Amino acid sequence: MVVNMLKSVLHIYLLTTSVSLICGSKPEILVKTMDDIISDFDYEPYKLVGEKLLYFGQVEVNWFKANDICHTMNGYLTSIENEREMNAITEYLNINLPNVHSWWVSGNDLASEGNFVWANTGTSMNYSLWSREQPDNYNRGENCVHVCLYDHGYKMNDWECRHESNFICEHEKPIAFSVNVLRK
Ligand SMILES: [Ca+2]
Ligand SMILES: [Ca+2]
Repeated sequence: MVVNMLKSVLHIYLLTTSVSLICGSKPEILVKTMDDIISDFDYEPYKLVGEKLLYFGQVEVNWFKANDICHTMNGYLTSIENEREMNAITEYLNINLPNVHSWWVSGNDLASEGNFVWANTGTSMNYSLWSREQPDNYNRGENCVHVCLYDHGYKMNDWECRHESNFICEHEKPIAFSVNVLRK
């Protein structure tokens, strides 16, 4: 009787050990971060700036032409939808392009004076960082938004769309996603 009980206990022990060896250690779930993923792809000449893929077009063209150029590059003029995005752009410009002071973005009030929207999303400019006394629709003819370097950093200004400026494109591909990878 006792021998049979000991056999049973030993059997259970061996069975448990075998299962443990077969399974090995627990599979590990790896969550790749945004930076990991983006670095795997080739989006040249776009750069990952903050959480967006941006291209800084260094040729002076009017707002419409800038939009056209972005479209030929699988993108559109960028929106700047929060302080974090504005700071990322400012930091990039300060470090990489400190001598270029004016950049078209997609903000405009072409459809309705004073109601600024982002052309690429169609949404209202809920975030903005206007320069002092802007937007002023100067001469009743300023309907496009550029980011311009003023004394105290980059700010937004409404400007005549036909004026020429450098521009910032945003890649059309949405990048706000994550991938789970199962690794042994
Ligand atoms: Ca206007
Ligand atoms: Ca203005």
